[in-house]
Amino acid sequence: MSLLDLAARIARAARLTVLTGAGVSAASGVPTFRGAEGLWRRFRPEDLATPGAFVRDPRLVWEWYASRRAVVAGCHPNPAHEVLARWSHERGCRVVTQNVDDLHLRAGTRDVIRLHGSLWDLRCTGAAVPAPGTPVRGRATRCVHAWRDEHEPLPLPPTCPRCGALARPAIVWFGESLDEADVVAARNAAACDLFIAIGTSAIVYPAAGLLDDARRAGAVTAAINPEATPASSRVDVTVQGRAEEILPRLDLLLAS
Ligand code: BJW
Repeated sequence: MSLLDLAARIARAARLTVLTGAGVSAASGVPTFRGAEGLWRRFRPEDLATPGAFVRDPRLVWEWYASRRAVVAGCHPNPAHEVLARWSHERGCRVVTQNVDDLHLRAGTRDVIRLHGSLWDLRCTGAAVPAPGTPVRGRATRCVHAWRDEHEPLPLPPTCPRCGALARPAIVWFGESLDEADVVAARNAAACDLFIAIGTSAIVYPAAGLLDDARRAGAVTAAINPEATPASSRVDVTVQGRAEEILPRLDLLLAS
C-alpha cells in the first residue's frame, strides 16, 4: 500500500488510534532504548529499570533518571509530535504512548494515554509516618502520595513531602503492572478502524499486544518505522521511514 493509500485510509477512518514509541522522540534528541545508539546498549535494564534495582541502589537509579530528565528538559517536540497533536484535535485521533517524556503533551496532544508513566511524576514508596504527637491506632496506613516535580535538579534521592520516605519515579519498570485504568483506556482506543504503531520496536508487552487487540476488533493495522520489527509481519501496511518525515508527508496528502 502506498503512502497515498494510507492517507486515504486515515481520511476515511472514523476511529483512528496511534501507538507511539521512543522512535517518535528520536528526532527531538531523546535516546531510544534499543538499536545502535539505544540506552540498553550502555545500561543494563536490570540495574536501572526494575523494582529490585531500586531496592538495591536507589541513588544510582535516581541519578540515571535525573540525567534523563535533564536531557528531555532540553528537547522540543518534532514534526511527528506536531502532526499527531493536530490529528488529535482535528480527527479525534487517540494517542497511546509508551514514552515517558512529555513531548506529546508539550505539542498539545489531546487526551494522551501514557502507558509507562512520566519522567516528571514521582510517588512515595513508604509507610505513612504520623506527625509527632499523633496517636497511632491499628496498622500504619501506606502513604500513597503521588506528585509532579518538573524542577531540575532534584535532591537525590528525593523524598516524599508528606511522610519523608524515599520517593521513586512513577514509571512502569519491568515486571511491574501497568495502571489498570490506562490499560483499559488503551484497549478501548485499540477498538478502532485504523491502528498505526509508530516508532516502536513492538517487543514490550502489554503495549505491543494492542496491535493484536486492534486486529481482533477489525481494524486495519499499520507500522511506521525505519527498521523491520516483530510488528512488520503482523500489520497490513508497513511504511519504512522516520516518523518526523512520514507523518508530515501523510498530513500534506490529507490536506490536498
Ligand atoms: C524510529 C525512529 C524515527 C528510531 N522514526 N521510528 C511476554 C514474554 C516475555 C516477557 C514478557 C511478556 N509479557 C510481559 C513481559 C515482561 C515485560 C516485557 O514485555 N518484556 C519484553 C522485553 C519481552 N513487560 C513488563 O514487564 C511490563 N509489565 C507487565 O507485563 O506486567 C505484568 C507482569 C507483572 C509481573 C510479572 C510479569 C508481568 C512492563 C513493561 C515496562 C516497560 N518499561 C520500559 C522502561 C521504562 C523505564 C524508563 O523509561 O526509564 O519502557 S522498557 C522500554 O521499552 C520503555 C519503553 O516504553 C519500552 C518500549 O520501547 P520502544 O518505545 O518500542 O523503544 P525501542 O527503543 O525499543 O524502539 C524504538 C523504535 O523506534 C525502533 O524500532 C527504531 O527502529 C525506531 N525508530 N528512530 C520512527 N526517527
